Amino acid sequence: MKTSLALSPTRSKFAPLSYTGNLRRGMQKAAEFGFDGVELNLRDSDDLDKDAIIGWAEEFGLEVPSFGTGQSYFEDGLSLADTRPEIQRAVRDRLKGHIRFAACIGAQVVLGSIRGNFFDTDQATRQAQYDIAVEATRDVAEYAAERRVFLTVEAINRYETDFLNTTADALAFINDVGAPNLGLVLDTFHMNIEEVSFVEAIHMANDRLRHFHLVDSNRLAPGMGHIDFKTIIAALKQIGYTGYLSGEMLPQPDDDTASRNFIEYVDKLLKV
Ligand code: LER
Ligand code: MN
Repeated sequence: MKTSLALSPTRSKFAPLSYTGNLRRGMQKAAEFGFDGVELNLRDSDDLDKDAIIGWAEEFGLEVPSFGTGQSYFEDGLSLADTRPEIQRAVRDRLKGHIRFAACIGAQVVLGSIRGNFFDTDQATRQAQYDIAVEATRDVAEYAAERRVFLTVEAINRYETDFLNTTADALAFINDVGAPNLGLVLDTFHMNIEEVSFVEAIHMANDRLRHFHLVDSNRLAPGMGHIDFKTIIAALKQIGYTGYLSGEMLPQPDDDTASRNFIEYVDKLLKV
């Protein structure tokens, strides 16, 4: 398993990101601390200097395993579960922009908060929202497949969304979409709230697990809360997971300390 640090080139309402607004510095620090890669949490890929970012990844010897995409929902109100045609067009265009960039840098594209929310609405509206999210995901997954890009769905806790809270929910959605290039992201912060058992959820995910956000119960770096990471790493080894453990965490008390805490703790965990 490898380690990555979640960064954003811009400041964001989504807080668990490090070195926000200074991507080059974040990448330089990630390399210095010994991370294998960086996960980029992006608002709009079409606004980015993609060549510069690809250049920094090469300069610092970092992989970019994954793009987070929730800023489109938090900052711009774009979501896959929104039935308005203009929003559907905009959210699919936004994701296709991320997919084009992902194809150049070798990243997977996470469908997390960008799924949006049902807002506890009535059953018929909820079903219509679910159906359009399935259709939209199928559409972007086909676009991604043509570019050899893998997409992933992230289960997110009930206080952030009422659309796909558990591993079982996310796997059912993945089955409904039915795209071969669609897998799963699990995030220990959300799992701690939603799952009966970390180990059972990881076994249920099995080979559909393609990315992993490793963060403590309070969304700080692992080791700063009360999650038992030893059993989680053991379960990941049991299912043969060789992907990334990504530090999508609150940068507290500051970016450098949180990043250093992550890498020191995770390096020890992986040696056991
Ligand atoms: C949202 O809480 C989250 O964990 C992100 O990875 C999804 O955009
Ligand atoms: Mn996450």
